[in-house]
Amino acid sequence: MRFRIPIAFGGVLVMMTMALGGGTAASAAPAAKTAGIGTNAVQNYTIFVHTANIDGAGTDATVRMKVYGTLAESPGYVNLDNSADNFERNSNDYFGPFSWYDIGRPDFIGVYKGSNGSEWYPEYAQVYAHATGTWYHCPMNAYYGDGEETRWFDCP
Ligand SMILES: [Ca+2]
Ligand SMILES: [Ca+2]
Repeated sequence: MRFRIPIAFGGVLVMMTMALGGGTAASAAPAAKTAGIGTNAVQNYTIFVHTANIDGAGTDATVRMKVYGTLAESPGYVNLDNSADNFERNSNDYFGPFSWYDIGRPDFIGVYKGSNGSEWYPEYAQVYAHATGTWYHCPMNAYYGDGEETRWFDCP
């Protein structure tokens, strides 16, 4: 019985919140934030990767990235490739633009490197949100070995 009061009180708060939300309550979909579906407009994002200027930093391996935002995630791991020889020593590679549902502010990234290439030393990545004209910086300074590996980096 000791728990009845706080539970009942919590229920009242929930009902009050719903009542205050009124007609807009139905359109609020916090579940979509973790599902990666998103409820906002499609926006364009460009991904930039700088490979470090040190011996052996470059690779020809497959590289994929997932961007985890404050509102949603990019739809899976996006293959980072274009007509250039990407991820060479001291190279600046741009990929996209990719059209995703609004992910909000990029929070962190997951970066996959395949085993189909040598080791790789990326220095940092950046995500450009076309809608706001904002670059988000994600320091990496990570050493990937010859094997398949996924690492995660904050975009503070
Ligand atoms: Ca390469
Ligand atoms: Ca390429």
